[in-house]
Amino acid sequence: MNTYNPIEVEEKWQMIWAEKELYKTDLYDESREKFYNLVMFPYPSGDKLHIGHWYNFAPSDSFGRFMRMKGFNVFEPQGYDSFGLPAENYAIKHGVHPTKSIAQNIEYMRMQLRKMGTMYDYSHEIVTSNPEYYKWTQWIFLKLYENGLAYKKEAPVNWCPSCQTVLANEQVVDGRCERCKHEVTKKNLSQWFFKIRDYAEKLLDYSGLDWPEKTILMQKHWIGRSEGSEVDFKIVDKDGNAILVDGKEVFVSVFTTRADTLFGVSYVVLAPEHNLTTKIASHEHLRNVEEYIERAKKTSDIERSAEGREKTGVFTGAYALNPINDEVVPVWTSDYVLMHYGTGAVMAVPAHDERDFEFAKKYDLPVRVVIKPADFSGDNLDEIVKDSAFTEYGVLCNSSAFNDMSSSDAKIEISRALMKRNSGKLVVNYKLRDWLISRQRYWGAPIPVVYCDKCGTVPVPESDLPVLLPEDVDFTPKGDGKSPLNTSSDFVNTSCPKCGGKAKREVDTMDTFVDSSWYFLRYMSSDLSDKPFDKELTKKWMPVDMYIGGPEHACMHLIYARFINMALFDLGYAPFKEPFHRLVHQGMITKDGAKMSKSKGNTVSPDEFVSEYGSDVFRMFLMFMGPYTEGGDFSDKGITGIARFVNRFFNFIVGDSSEVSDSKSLSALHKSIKKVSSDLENLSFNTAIASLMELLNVVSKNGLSKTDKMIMVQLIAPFAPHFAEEMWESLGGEFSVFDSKWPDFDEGLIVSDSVHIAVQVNGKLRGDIDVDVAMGKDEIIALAKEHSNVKKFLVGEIVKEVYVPGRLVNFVVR
Ligand code: ANZ
Ligand code: ZN
Ligand code: ZN
Repeated sequence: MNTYNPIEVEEKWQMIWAEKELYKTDLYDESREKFYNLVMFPYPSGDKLHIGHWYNFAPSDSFGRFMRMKGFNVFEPQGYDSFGLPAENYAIKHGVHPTKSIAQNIEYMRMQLRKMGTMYDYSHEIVTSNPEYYKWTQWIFLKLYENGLAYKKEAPVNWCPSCQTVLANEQVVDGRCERCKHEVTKKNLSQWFFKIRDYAEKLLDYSGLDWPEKTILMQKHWIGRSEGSEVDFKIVDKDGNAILVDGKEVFVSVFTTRADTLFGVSYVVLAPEHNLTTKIASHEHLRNVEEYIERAKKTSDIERSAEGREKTGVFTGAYALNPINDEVVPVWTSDYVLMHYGTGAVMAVPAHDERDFEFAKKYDLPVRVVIKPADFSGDNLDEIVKDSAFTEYGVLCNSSAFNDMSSSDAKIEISRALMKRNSGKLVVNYKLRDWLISRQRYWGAPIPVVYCDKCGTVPVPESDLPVLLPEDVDFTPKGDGKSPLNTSSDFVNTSCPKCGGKAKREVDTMDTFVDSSWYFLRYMSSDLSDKPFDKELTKKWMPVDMYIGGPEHACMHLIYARFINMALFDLGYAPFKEPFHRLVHQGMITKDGAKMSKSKGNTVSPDEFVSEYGSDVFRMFLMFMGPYTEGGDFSDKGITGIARFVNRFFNFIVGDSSEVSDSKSLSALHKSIKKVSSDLENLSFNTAIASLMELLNVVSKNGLSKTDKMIMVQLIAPFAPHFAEEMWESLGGEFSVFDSKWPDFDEGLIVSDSVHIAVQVNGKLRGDIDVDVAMGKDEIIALAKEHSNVKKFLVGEIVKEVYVPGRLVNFVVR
């Protein structure tokens, strides 16, 4: 009995692979088709590589190895997303400078990755917090700025009082900070934005992408395209006379998706923050209005739009003129209208909108039915809105010339009528807001801009990049909401690139999502110092052919990366519009059915398992746990099962003395080649491994020639790379198994798996069954007994059971 020693073997091959530079990709190779195999690079915060990373990286590597053996020139790079809050918070907590803690953590993760035995081409490693990298992140900022895609404006932002930082909308979950769970408040700050909204329509085009349907749906929902109309209401007094603001007539524009309900408007609502709210408020209502605005400031958008929340609001004292029928309706302000959507104002139709209905009931405003169900035959229209609004499409009523028109026609016709009067138009709205990229934090790429008294905002010239992040800065948050860089006078005080006069640097740094929105373009050119990426190389290697990473990135990273890539494409820098051709999200690994988390104390450290069983067994175990995109539950028992399988496999390959492959073995082998190949294409690792297990069962009974054993080793190679390399060597294979060609199967050798078995009782034929060739005697006899006709004759005691393999079963009863 030979025992396989994974620890020794894995070290041996890791050294040989490194020495021979087996995984260094010739990026200029024209003889093979390229395959860019990418994973979402890790944050080197304090966490080291955990199970989630393993589950992302190792199966992805198995896929990459398979593609390599299939003859592709596979490029598999890896790097570190090292700027950002996790690293900064870790550094604050442990009192070490991020540069230092990051370097330590990266060192540790590199060691972990080496032990994983992936085929990363480390000569193209990138670290986003290195100046050689962030110089080009800053360059991208400049390109966007030059082309009007980056701008600064005063904006209320999500503020986490605990992290002392601004958060993107995506980082606010249920009104709380995604990182520390503290309640998020609003703060007005001057901020930098990227105009991702200009790309909303382009981002909605997924043609040609092989992406999970669900991710596409989530992005579409996030982008939130909505077709509707804008309708202009003139602001008037109770009698319909115009109210003048700064001597001029004013109009409130509302966004509606239901122009068909225009005759049912009973009031207009402005968001508290709307610039007209205080301007049009009448003298006697102004105080009330101002108080209400103050209160609204303390509430988050998420709370404000929560369903079922008690509606509040105040009357402004002003009125609005409905442009379709000149009706005068009151203007209110309420926080259920959000400032950042549409126009920040709505026409309220209580009969047909749930929120307006609740509001109207509470404040005793009229509810007028203007849409009825197509099959409504009653006389009393109020029945339609007895308990709630009627929000569906229907047929118009109470709408003068538009009566009896369908909702969908009326939406267009009413908008047309408004257009003729110059008081409305058809518009498209998006929920997607511009991307707020400035952070009042230390650990990020400085925004390359200076402020000069004379010249205003001046971008740092490309030749002065990178704007280095100074190291001697106290990076603990000061609580004033200002970036820690503000305390470094050496950094802040500079000269204006335009006039040479005194100027101050921007002290905000960029959101880490900017760093990770272009790293895939950099890998090929990681050594270039005069360009972000080489045009020819990028053209050859982009788009990424396979991108694997967590589903939690469906909306942030994966939208930002598409946007930056598209913008660079439009500006002539990137070669393709879309960066990621095929996208797969790995599932989640649970422990005893629960999500692993530090706070629950149910995390599993991969390192322990790797040092006990080796990386190959550990990764195979992870892949065997369940369908890759669904994940599975972690148990120690499963891993010993895989370890036993590996040992049996090893014993068969190096210990079995048979020299020929019998037909059963050949059939099983070719069936397995077929199955493993198609399963690997589909990332169906668990079923591929199962088929290797079946194969081992058959061949260990029936023998296999040495050449066919080599095929078996090739089949397991993507899953257990060190293990396979070792067996390949002992069979006399030429280094490396990963340079060998993936085996083809011969359909002709695959014989049907089932055999026909006759079932007799006392020598008389009573039925027949089809059984799997791999089935043993006991199973077959059990199946035979279950046969309905056979059962009838099995009366009395069975004294003898005869099984003639592959032919028949005979029961002797008395
Ligand atoms: C009148 C109306 C009548 C509406 C009716 C609906 C039903 P989506 O589909 O999400 O785009 N709305 C517009 N801007 C808003 C804002 N800033 N804050 C809160 N609500 C706003 O929703 C569009 C609808 O949401 C609009 O159509 C408007 O209400 C409301 F029977 O206008 B509707
Ligand atoms: Zn926080
Ligand atoms: Zn100047």
